[in-house]
Parts: sequence; C-alpha cells; structure tokens
Amino acid sequence: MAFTIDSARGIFPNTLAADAVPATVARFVQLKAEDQLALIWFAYLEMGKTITMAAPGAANMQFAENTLNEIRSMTPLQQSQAMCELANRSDSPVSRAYAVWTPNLKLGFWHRLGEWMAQGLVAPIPEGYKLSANASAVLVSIQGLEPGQQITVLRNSVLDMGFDTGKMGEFNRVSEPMELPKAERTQVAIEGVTNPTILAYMNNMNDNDFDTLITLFEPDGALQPPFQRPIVGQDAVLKFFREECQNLKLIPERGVSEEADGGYTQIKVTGKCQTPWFGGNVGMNIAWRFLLNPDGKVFFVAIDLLASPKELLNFAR
Ligand code: 45D
Repeated sequence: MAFTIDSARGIFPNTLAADAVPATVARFVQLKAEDQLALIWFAYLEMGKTITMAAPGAANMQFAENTLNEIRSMTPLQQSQAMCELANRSDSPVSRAYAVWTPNLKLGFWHRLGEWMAQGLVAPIPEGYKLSANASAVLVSIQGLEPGQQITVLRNSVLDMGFDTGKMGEFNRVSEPMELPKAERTQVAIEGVTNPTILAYMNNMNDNDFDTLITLFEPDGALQPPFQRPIVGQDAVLKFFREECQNLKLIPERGVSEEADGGYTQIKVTGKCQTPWFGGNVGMNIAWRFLLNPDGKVFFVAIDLLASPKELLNFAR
C-alpha cells in the first residue's frame, strides 16, 4: 500500500496550524476552577463587544433541559458549586450528565448559563473577582488571538469540562436530534480544483447530507479534525458528521491538486469555515489536506485551523 493513515497525516507538511490554540487551552486547564469560570466569563464579555453570537437556535437543547432546569432551581451557592465541579471534572450528577453530551450540547448549555448569569437567574461571577496572575496571563493570550482562534480556545476549554467518560464504564452519548439534509443544494467553486470528490465533499457537508458525504470515503478512510487524532473508518466518521457537523458552512476558496505515490492524488484547499454559533461574524481560516485513493475516494482528510490569514495562500510542499 502506498500510504498509511500515519504517513497520510504528513502530506503538505508546510501547512502552519494555529498551535497557539492547544497551547492556550493547555495553560487554561491548569488554572483552578474559579479562575477558569471567571476567565471565560471575562473573555465572553470582552468578545461580546466585537463578535456576536448568531442564532439562539444554534443548538437544539431538548436533551439538556432537565439539567439546565435543575441548576436554575438551585441556590446560588449550589449553582457556583455545580459550575466549579464541571471545571474540576468532579464526580457529580451534573458533571456526569454533561460528560456524555456532544460538543454542541455542551456549548449550548454554557451559552444558556451565560444568559442566565447575565440576567441574575444563575449565580454570577462575584463582582470584583480578581484573576490570579496566571489566569490574567492566559486571558491576555486569548485577547491576542484572531477571532477564529479565540472561539476555538473557548470551545475546546468547554469540551474539557465534566466528569471523565473514561471513568464511567458503559454510557450512551447524548446528541441533538438530526436535521434533514437541506432542500436547497449548495454549489461551491474552488479556484484551481475541479476534482468532483472534493466539490461533493464541500457541498454535501454544507447541505447536512451526511449519508451521501460518507460514500465519498473509502471504507477505511479517515478524517482528522483540528488538533485531534484521526477518526478512522466510515462508521466512526459518519457518527462524527452526525454528532458534530450539522449546519457548518464551508467556504473553500482555492487549492492545488497533484499526483502522489501509488496513483493517489493529494489536494490542498484553503478557505473559510463558519460555525452556526457565530455565523458570518467569524470566519475561521481553514486548510483541508485531502489524499484520494486511485478510485477517487477519500483515504484521508485533515482539517487544520490555520496560524494566520497568510497561510491561506501557502501551497508549498
Ligand atoms: O465556564 O471539513 C460562561 C470539521 C462563564 C468537519 C461560560 C470541520 C463560565 C470536517 C460565560 C457562562 C468539523 C472538522 C463558561 C470541517 C464558563 C470539515 C460560557 C471544521 C464556559 C471544516 C462560555 C469545523 C460559552 C470547525 C457560552 C473548525 C462559550 C468548527 C461558547 C469550529 C463558545 C467551530 C462557543 C468552533 C464556541 C465553534 C459557542 C470553533 C464555538 C466554537
């Protein structure tokens, strides 16, 4: 075989990813729980001045309502405790419920708590709370990032919270209900790339048509999301699409396509990606690094959050 998943990960090695994101998250998770909550609260207030959250319907929260209502009915002290337990990854009922939610539910949960905190329905961060020196330094780092990287730090920090599912034994993941594929179909155009698999990948993702999207992958194909290990095999990738990819908007701009060993084709595309949470207010700079097998099926695709807008024009090998 010409490629393994591992060797495929190295195609277009000059692609510069936004390493500041995992570096910042790693510093964030070292902070004590109170600092984590206060820091996100300040970041959230600060960001709210420049970038607005989009649709209130960015998550369908029906499967998290019970937990949200439970928190709302607690005393302020219990509310603060429950939030600290989440940040501490303690073993508590809320922390266990949270742990099995898909990322979008976790974000929707905090989004709602943030609203309730602002309205005084849930215990706010104490007025005059003073961040530790470390926490202040992390906040300054976050403020220095571009918006797409800022929201990724927030997202990944939040996903780290809750009880460790590795300690839970059997559990069922709780995700949002699936929406139907969109009736109106998108048609992307990519400067320099006409490969039908690549165009179909973008269009089907934009249309939430995951059953068609997955047929573009070979059975052992893999997808590597930003800052994660590859997800391998059609079943696992399809599950990921259903749980984590609803209502994304991919806006590929340009790319290069060239022959690789063994009849494979490597294609790098750069462009933007929007999350339903922020819509057109935040476009993340993204690279897709595809490796297609000789039948034109996706053997591997890595999605990278790019270090800077300059990287959108980097097609060096
Ligand atoms: O602790 O081609 C309070 C793939 C204070 C698929 C709070 C992709 C206390 C394949 C304010 C309440 C998916 C890989 C907290 C492409 C406290 C593919 C709340 C890429 C936590 C292109 C905080 C997709 C809140 C990408 C409300 C790159 C925080 C998607 C909310 C990226 C943060 C999506 C939110 C991102 C962040 C979404 C909503 C980065 C959302 C980020």
